[in-house]
Amino acid sequence: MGYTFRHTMAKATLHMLHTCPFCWKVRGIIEYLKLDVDYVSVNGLKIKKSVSFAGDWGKVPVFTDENGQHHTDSTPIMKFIDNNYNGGKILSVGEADRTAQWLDWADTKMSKATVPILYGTLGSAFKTTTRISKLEKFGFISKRLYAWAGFPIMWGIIAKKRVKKDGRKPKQLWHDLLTEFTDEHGNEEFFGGSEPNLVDFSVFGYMRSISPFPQFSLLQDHNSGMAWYRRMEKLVA
Ligand SMILES: N[C@@H](CCC(=O)N[C@@H](CS)C(=O)NCC(=O)O)C(=O)O
Repeated sequence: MGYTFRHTMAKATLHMLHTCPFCWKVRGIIEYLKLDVDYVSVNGLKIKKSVSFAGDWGKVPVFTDENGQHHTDSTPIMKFIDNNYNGGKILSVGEADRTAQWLDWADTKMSKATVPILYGTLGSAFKTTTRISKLEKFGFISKRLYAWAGFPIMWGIIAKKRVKKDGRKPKQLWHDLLTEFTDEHGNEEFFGGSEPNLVDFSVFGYMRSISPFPQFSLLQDHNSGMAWYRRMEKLVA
């Protein structure tokens, strides 16, 4: 008879979807800091149930640290990770007020731009849901249901309204946001200056979430935006 004593300190996990922009914000910072985190893909049609362990937040990403503590909402998770594993160094780059203002800018403006570019026309909505049905974890039936029933819903109900409300073509909206963002860098390489800060990781996450889709090509002719994106990519590689 014997007992095996197991060290119970668990590995940190991130519950996420491959195509969720908020999850990409967190993933960028995890990769940059080279943290050892297990990624857990959830079923996109059962998000609430999959993350019910974290209370009634019901959304991804959910970060669980090695003490079993759950953290929700992407911007607070990014801050927690930086504070807890990196001495708050990324957040301390640059002026606090400017950072807070632009984190907010990303979470309102950038987050609103992803739906129009992915679902703004019936054709692009179809490409998006088909791609998502391949990338994400689904059940046998729900995969097909999502790919075929998801796109008219996303296009007809959600995206059309947003595109109309904004008035700009989805591509133009993205280009305007990238111009506004990179203009703010002045002559520096990043929003944070010579190194990225939390705002860089946030915007990078939103932009990167488009990268698995063919619509990413619409962003690729924005020169300063792409140059910055490639610099960020190098840092997380
Ligand atoms: N403000 C949240 C938004 C998270 C969010 O909306 N995630 C989506 C996936 S992209 C989700 O889980 N939606 C499920 C739901 O709202 O029921 C964040 O930044 O983390």
